[in-house]
Amino acid sequence: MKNKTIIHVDMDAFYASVEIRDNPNLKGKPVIIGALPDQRGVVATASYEARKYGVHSAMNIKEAYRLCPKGIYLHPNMKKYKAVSNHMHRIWLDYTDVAEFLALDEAYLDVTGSLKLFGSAEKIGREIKRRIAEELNLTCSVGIGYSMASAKFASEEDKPDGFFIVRDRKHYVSLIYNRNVSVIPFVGRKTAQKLNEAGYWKVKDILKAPEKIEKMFGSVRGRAIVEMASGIDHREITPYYKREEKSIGHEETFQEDTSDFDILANYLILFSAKLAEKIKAKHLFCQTVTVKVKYSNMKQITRSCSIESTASSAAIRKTALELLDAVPQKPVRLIGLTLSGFSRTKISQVTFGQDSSRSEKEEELDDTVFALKQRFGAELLKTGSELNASLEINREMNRKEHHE
Ligand code: TTP
Ligand code: MG
Repeated sequence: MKNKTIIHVDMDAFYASVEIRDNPNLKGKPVIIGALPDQRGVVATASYEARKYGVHSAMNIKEAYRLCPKGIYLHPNMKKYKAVSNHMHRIWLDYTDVAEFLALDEAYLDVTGSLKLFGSAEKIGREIKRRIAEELNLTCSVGIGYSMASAKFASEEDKPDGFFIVRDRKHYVSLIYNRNVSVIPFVGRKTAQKLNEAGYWKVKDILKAPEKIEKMFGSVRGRAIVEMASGIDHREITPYYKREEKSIGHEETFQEDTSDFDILANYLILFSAKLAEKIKAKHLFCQTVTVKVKYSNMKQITRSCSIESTASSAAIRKTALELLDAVPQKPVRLIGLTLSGFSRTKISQVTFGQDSSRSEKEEELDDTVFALKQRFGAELLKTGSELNASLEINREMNRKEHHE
């Protein structure tokens, strides 16, 4: 096994902690996020105070209320948690690119290649905790290990606000030796039940009879369980940028077909802004822009163009509009824009256009999109006439401003 150093970070009672942070009256109280007690729903998470009553994730809200009637019940605010999660991602990415993000509040960081730069995994772990406390006013638990399994075990070991290091494989096995078999990754509820029924309750029971386990679960799965119980974990972290979708797009079908290519251009302007925002949130840059047009006779064409990697809405918009210029002008029923060819860093090339200096017209377009968003929120406009009307309003507003 190659020597690796992995950090697993997991936020403490994530949704609940964000709500408590933003409303100090909730501090020290049992807070349950999911639904209100008289509504249908399940518990997403509960503060550690609420957990004392036995409330936990995935529990029916009625059951939670029975256990903890004094609890404060709140709906989740996913938009807010996503924004906080994005900030966490940015912090984590300062220490390695080999980062795998799970759910909103969890990450595996392979810091093997970062140790020289930062000194040690312990320093990185402490720094991450400090920054999450200072920049976000939240706590997390950090686990350090030589594998994904040992790092995850370590982050759970000292929760909440934890910090725990598994030194090596020997240390890990000594820690899990007397634990229930369910501590092993790959051993879910059903597998644990099957193991228990056959008399294997603890990790040490598995280690004492590896052949029997392989027989019970077959050579591939059985061996994987035995290896995990022995602290052998070959899994590699899949960096976030390799797990990303291959493309991100948006399209609209019109209620009525349109031959007005100015309207289509306006849609592409809005799509460019929307998609640029999306890829920025994922810390990605795109290299390919594709415009799709479906005509009223259902015939569809796509036009693609490769560009210097970018996350700028101006660059995406410029390419999209050039592509639109090149398609035959006939009545259209659908317009779409797709970004692909993602990378995690901006691959800069020396260019000899004025690509990097934004033209006045581009600035003006940015203002238009901004004004549209101010007026309509991030929502896209459903019809061409609505869009045109809003562009007109915007022009009018600009004119007034100039006169004032
Ligand atoms: P977890 O990290 O599993 O839980 P947690 O952060 O609330 O608590 P801790 O890690 O301290 O034990 O999940 C992260 C968030 O994901 C959690 O705050 C809410 C959400 N979630 C659900 O919506 N449903 C679920 O069943 C689980 C487990 C989590
Ligand atoms: Mg968590």
